[in-house]
Amino acid sequence: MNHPRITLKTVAACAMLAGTATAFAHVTLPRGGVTVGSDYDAAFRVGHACEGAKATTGLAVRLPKGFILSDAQARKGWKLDVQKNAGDGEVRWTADSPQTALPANERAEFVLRGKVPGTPGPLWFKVLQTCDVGRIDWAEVPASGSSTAGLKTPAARLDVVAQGVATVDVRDAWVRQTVPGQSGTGAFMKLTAPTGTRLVGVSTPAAGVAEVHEMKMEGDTMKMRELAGGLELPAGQTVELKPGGNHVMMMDLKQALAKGSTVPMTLRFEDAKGQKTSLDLKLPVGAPEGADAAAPAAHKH
Ligand SMILES: [Cu+2]
Repeated sequence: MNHPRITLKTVAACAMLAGTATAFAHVTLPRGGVTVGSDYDAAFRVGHACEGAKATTGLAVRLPKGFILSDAQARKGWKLDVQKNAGDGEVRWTADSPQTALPANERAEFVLRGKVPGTPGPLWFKVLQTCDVGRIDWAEVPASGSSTAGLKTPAARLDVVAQGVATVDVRDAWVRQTVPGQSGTGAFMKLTAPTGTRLVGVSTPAAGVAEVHEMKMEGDTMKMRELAGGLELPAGQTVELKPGGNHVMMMDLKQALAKGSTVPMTLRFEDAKGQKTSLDLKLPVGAPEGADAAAPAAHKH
């Protein structure tokens, strides 16, 4: 799978994007970040049992420094142990019997709650997964930065972001390259919001106007127009902006966008409570491998 090709201005936001491409196979937290100092339900997803094992029989989460545990969710048929030490607490679930263990082919979430620190940055939860045969310690933390790419058994990462920074996870973002004289182009990406929100605005110094567009059939012609009220991002669902579908429209381009260059872009979000946040991105120009780079049939307004 592709490593997300995107870089961000802020370290916190950057952390949110960095490689969890093989997330399904690990013990992970859902996509997206959390605002400094807020309460967080950490739902650890167990994607599979240890290699060669039939079931997961135990899960122990070491709490990172600065995370203040409030409680953990009990599981039927499992024993729950909570150690609330300052700085190195642990939450442990243990299956009562082989019958209540988690079968290798089933996924499950183990949930604990707590308050995240008041300073932005990645939080690493190290998780020991015990199976009927063997164990895996998901405890690797990158030496620098927050990308887990290349780590075999990465710890589960949670990105704590500054007030005002969106907690939305953005992946595989790119801008279609243009030729000199071309006035408009599209930008595409995958957005996952941990809590329901809307993409209400886009701006970029590369274009005079940037809008979120939808494609709609009018009679037998496909037309595009600005999405009134913004783009809905339901909690936990990945919404894709792609060629031929919803997209970011960039108009009145200041200059031709060559493959290999980057375009700064700011996304603005607003949640149901009217809370406004934003995210600063740098989008690569040129379709990533595997993306559907075919031009929409009628990219005209
Ligand atoms: Cu458009």
